[in-house]
Amino acid sequence: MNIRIKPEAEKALKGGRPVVALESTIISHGMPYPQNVQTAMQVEKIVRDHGGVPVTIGIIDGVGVVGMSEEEIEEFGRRGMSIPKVSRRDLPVVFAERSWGATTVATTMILAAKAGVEFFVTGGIGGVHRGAETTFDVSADLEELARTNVTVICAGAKAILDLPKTLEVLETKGVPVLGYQTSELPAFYTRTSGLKVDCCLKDAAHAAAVVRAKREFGLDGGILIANPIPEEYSMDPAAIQKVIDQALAEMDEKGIKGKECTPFLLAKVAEITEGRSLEANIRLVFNNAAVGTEIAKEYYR
Ligand code: PSU
Ligand code: MN
Repeated sequence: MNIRIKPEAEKALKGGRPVVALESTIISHGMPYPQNVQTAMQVEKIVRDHGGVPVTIGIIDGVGVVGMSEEEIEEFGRRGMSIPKVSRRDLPVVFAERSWGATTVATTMILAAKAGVEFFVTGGIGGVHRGAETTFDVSADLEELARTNVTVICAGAKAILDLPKTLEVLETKGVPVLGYQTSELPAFYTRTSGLKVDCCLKDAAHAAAVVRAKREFGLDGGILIANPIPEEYSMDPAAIQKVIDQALAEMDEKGIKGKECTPFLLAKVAEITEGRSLEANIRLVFNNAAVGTEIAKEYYR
């Protein structure tokens, strides 16, 4: 198989110890250099500090790498958007051409599952884009959550997306959407969205029990755990909404479509907020890494 698992992770998996997957599109397309690399390294450290083994996943020379080295993460960060963003449909071409690819939530889930990694921490997932009723732009992340057995810990989804429609699709596809100590879906930069999740998880043990119940019953598919950004780093809802509206308007003006949408919007929001959104983004990923590793630890206890 076109997969390389770092030996430390392979050992941990055999010993039933928690391994936590991390994605590479957030590095190459989600944040600017050098904050992207600093964040990726710090997230790995947080996973370790909580007793897990981190595996940052990406595709290098046509090989799905589950656990990139520090040098490889650095290269993903430096090359940034010049590395193609790879979704499920792109995998065969990238493997055949032996090229590099940044893995999205969808492809990180695929490679994690192949390697036997059951937990995956990120910032935000893709979802149903606003205007999807005409563009049909629905992230492949949702389809992947429907079919692949990985639990994804995120901070909800950004309001660049249509959040009610995103929840509807997740419901149709049978994906449990759980709030970590909240009964509302967090909206990435903010802790609330006004939308209810399926269950409010009390703690990591509660989360692990739900994951175990799904697996023991043999229900295939992912689980989404939404962990709100810490209060002290959350942004003003009205202000961020204005920024998002401006970014969306610019995207339309420029005629940006398809897989370019999400990276464009992330960069635009960071630019308009003069980096404040980037700081929030970094902090929420740190928080997810801590919570996600605790959940994985409970699961393997
Ligand atoms: N949302 C974020 N940050 C990100 C992404 C989404 O807040 O970095 C990235 C993830 O890799 C996600 C991808 O899987 O964008 C979704 O892209 P698309 O909307 O084209 O499916
Ligand atoms: Mn899309």
